[in-house]
Amino acid sequence: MSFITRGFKGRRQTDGSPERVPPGQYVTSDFPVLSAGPTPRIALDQWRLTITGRDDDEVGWSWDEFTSLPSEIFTVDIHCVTKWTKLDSTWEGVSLDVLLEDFDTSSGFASVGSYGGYTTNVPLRDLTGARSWVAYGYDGSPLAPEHGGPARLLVPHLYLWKSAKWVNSIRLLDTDRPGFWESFGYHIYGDPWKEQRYSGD
Ligand SMILES: Nc1nc2c(c(=O)[nH]1)N[C@H]1C(S)=C(S)[C@@H](COP(=O)(O)O)O[C@H]1N2
Ligand SMILES: [Mo]
Repeated sequence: MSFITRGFKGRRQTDGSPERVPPGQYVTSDFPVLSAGPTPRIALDQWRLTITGRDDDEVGWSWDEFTSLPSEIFTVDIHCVTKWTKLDSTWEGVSLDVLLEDFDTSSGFASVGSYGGYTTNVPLRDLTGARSWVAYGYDGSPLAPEHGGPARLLVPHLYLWKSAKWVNSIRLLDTDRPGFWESFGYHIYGDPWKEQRYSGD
């Protein structure tokens, strides 16, 4: 193998899939842990997921109820704003199309909240259309606490800070409400293909 070939391969780090790697990202086979605080431990018999609509109408699931909903096993690429991309990560979870079935999602936003206090915001149209899940399995096993177990949001087409770990609430809103990182200057939307890392990008 020539020097040029090795150097070229080393710089790109795209595993032969450059069209799947957004600008400014590199591919890793690791699964780094990024958390703004300690990992909350939630007993499954205490766990709850609640969705609140714009008229304060509410639906909620216990762990048993949630894990009885139809789930999907899906494989997606995930992109962290700290520049790592992980290709082909396989999860099990419930589609937001199922969870939001009783709500009007034709417009508006969601404010997503987690055990531990983390929040993030996502347009409702990005949560629907088979593009996001509340995941409780990773790679054939229960989702590990440091990666958001018992369950986390997964919105793989946006930067990973939108994928709230330890999710427990989704509130539907007419106007966008910046979450934790969005209030500290991260982009309000966070499209990795447009490199929307920080507000102003
Ligand atoms: N509740 C909560 N969710 C969170 C975070 C967090 O600090 N708390 N960090 C976010 C960020 S910035 C990233 S990059 C991903 C990291 O997920 P991972 O630790 O499973 O790689 O989780 C996101 N979801
Ligand atoms: Mo992140």
